[in-house]
Amino acid sequence: MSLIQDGLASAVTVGEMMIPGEKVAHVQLNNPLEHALLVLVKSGYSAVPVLDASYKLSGMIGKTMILNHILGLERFEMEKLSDTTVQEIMVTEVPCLSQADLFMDGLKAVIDHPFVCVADDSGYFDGILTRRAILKRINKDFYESRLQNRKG
Ligand code: 4BW
Repeated sequence: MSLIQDGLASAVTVGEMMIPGEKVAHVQLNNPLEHALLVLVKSGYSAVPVLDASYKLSGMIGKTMILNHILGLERFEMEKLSDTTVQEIMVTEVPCLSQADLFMDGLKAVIDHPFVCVADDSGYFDGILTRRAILKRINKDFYESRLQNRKG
């Protein structure tokens, strides 16, 4: 028995598994780093998407990026938290999927990334696909097919 059944690989879409945009913690391009750090610390996430004012995906920012940026030779240069905006240090090369992409596209994407952003053809942010969502789906499918095999 294969761990990943044909139905899961070819019929389940990224849109069905993603966390919708309204539930995703995010920051905006022109936010100062201190706001981004507040969002990251309060939400408990290591990294979150960066959106522009029209809700288009622009990049990603994480706690480590911020800490590296404010780290001087001998101390943390705390003034940089208010002097620097998110867009100055975010990464812009972020992997991105669309809602119509299939389970296997999602599985491949989360091998190297804890989460992958989901956006439409025009770049508007739809949500994120996380490793947790992929693993939960494999787990569900595994137990469902085991039950079916026992019945059949
Ligand atoms: O606040 C949390 N709630 C829950 N339920 N789980 C959490 C929380 N914070 C971390 N976790 C767990 C998850 O299993 O630790 C994993 C790693 O978190 P991360 O990366 O390093 O902050 C979490 O794994 P995941 O659910 O597969 O999520 C992968 C990554 O996706 C997270 C974070 O960067 C991002 N993420 C997940 N949910 C998000 C989110 N970013 C913004 N908003 C959300 N709702």
